[in-house]
Amino acid sequence: MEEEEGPEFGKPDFVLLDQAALPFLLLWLLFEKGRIYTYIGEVVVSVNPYRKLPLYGPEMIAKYQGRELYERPPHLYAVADAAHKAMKRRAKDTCIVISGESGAGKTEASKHIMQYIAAITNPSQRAEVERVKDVLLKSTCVLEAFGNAHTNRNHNSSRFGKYMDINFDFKGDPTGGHIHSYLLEKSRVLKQHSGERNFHSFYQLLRGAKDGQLQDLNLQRDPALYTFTQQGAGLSSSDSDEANYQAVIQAMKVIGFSSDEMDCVHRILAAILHLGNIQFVETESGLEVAEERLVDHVARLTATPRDLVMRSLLSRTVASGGRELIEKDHSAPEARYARDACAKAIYERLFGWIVGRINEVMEARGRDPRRDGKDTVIGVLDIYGFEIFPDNSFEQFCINYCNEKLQQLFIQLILKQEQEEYQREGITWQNIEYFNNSAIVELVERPHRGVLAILDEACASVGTVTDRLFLQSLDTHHRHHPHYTSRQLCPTDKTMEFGRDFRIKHYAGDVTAVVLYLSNAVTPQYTSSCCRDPKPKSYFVCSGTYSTDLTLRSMWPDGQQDITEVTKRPLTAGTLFKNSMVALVENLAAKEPYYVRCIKPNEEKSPGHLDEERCRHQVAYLGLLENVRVRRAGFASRQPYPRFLLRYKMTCEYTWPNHLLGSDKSAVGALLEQHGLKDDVAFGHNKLFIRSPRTLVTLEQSRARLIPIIVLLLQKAWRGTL
Ligand code: AD9
Ligand code: MG
Repeated sequence: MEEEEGPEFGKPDFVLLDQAALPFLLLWLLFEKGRIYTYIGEVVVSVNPYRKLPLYGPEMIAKYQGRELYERPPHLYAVADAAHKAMKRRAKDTCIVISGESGAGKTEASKHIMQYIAAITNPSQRAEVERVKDVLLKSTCVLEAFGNAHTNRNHNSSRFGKYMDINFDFKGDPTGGHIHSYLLEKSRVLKQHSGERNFHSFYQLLRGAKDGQLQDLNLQRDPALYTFTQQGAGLSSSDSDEANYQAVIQAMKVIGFSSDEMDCVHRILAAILHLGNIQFVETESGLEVAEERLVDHVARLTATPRDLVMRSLLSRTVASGGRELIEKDHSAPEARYARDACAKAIYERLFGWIVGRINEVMEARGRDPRRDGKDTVIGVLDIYGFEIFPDNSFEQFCINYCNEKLQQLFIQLILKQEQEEYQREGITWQNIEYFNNSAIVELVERPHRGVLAILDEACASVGTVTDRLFLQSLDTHHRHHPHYTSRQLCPTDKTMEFGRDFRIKHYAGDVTAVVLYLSNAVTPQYTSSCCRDPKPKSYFVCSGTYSTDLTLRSMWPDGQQDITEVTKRPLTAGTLFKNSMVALVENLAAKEPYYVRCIKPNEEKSPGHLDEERCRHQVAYLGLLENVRVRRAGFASRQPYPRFLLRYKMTCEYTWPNHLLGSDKSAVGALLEQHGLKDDVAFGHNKLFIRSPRTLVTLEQSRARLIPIIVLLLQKAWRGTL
């Protein structure tokens, strides 16, 4: 990459983007220069280049370290530095919110940010801080193995939302951290779309484990032999699985997982694979397992009594009135359901346990109890973007609700921050119009009437309330809601099915009419088990609770729950998710936010193609147009007076080499007067606000013209020939 010094005004990095210009601008950025980052105010917009660019590494990090945001070309490093600087200088918690659709580059961005923070901290090489940094960096590798999968959109797609808090001491060095994970897509354990894979962890084990270890686990190497790993035909032999298996083991060791714990993890993965292969046959004496040796494997690997595994597949315990418990035989579909519910639940527990173990390690020694409450935090949020598929399930419903919540926060904070800065600086500000998506958020989360509340009611009465009744209830409550519809309400719309589908029209700004992307149907098979919190204890008593393996048991800290309690009214998955979203948003709102908005240039993962329509669409739903509007109504740039003078004083006779005008503010006034630019600015108490980037271009050009002359004069003075 060419050497770049100082800001490059007039180049797209600093141009306020607008709807018409953006795709071409991105084109220019991508193809001409390999520049994938740009700014709208302080928001970084990033376009996935789908190729390796020389934008990262120690040299680049050195260029950004300690610099102000606009001193260097736009980069994730600049935002990471700004968040770190703000946190350190003002002892303020900050957060970096990374959003964008699947494959847009969020996880890669979060890794670059973490690497930057790790690189610029702990100059004195304190051992404990180094340990924390190692855990922070290695945790990504482990979480990706268990939480990411090859999908049609992204070969390393995160199938969970991740928010990581990094704690810093007063020196600005990391002392610990905490990871929150959100809504793992556990249905993937059972089923993958054509061309997709299960979570990486399964293939890594099959490809990477030594022969002896596989034998111990009763496994064979070929993923095609297991129902749960065979559906993404052709993808099961990814070369990287073997290498990644070793990398994950290494990372787990660095983090502090014991070898017993790692063995347990592998046994659980193997048990899930065996579970997936269990089939049921109806015989005269009732339902039986087709291959009993698979049950033996599951029992041995989970250290659970065999008859318990068998019983929990073939029957379940239910409370019949009062506290009386009865054993009820499963039909074949019920047994398959029990098997699948168990596989999902075990994997989810495993994932949660891994996150929990990493947190323990980061918290146990990382935080100095004497400094408790005095640590400051940088939060990094890498969460799934809007997901709209032809067939959308409960998971998409939650993910899209999450995006609406974050969008709401984005708009509020961007406006709030601007307004606060103008107020602080004494600048007059006129409120601007922006799309308020709170109607959609309300539609989902409103108490008693929102979709989630109605869903909760329906879940509480499974058996009496069917999908159709649930849908009727939604229709009754939201008949006139502008963002809700169903086939019943809109009989001519054949993209929805009668009595099955409803549609939430998501936030898409001005382009809703053009692109149907965000107004797709969400299929509500919610009244079945998928929306309940996965507590299939009555189905699979062997999971954890009855195991003699301590690690496995620790994954079920809630122990054996009274079956009569379970049938009482557990919180549904929807409510749990809503609660976690409310907490997340509160957490983010209390911090100073920095935003990275990632754009995916094309569907083909191609480095050479930019799909204009797709980009326009993402620009719209990421709220970048609102962002531009706010910035346009306000100011493109703001700089403290001393910094402004330092850069431009050479362009004015009253300020070069030093001014005698009383204050820096007056000196800046004189400089702008001489350039005829005074009408384009506002004078705050401490900062100059510049409305148009053109003003900066003029000043930069003027400065660029003078630099060679000044250099020449200095050389002459040095040689004494002046
Ligand atoms: V998902 O919602 O988890 O499915 P992400 O996280 O938005 O998605 P990810 O960061 O995984 O996408 O990026 C997808 C792929 O794009 C990566 O595996 C890289 O191959 C590629 N990518 C992303 N960012 C960069 C980059 N800055 N430079 C080069 C990149 N390649
Ligand atoms: Mg990701």
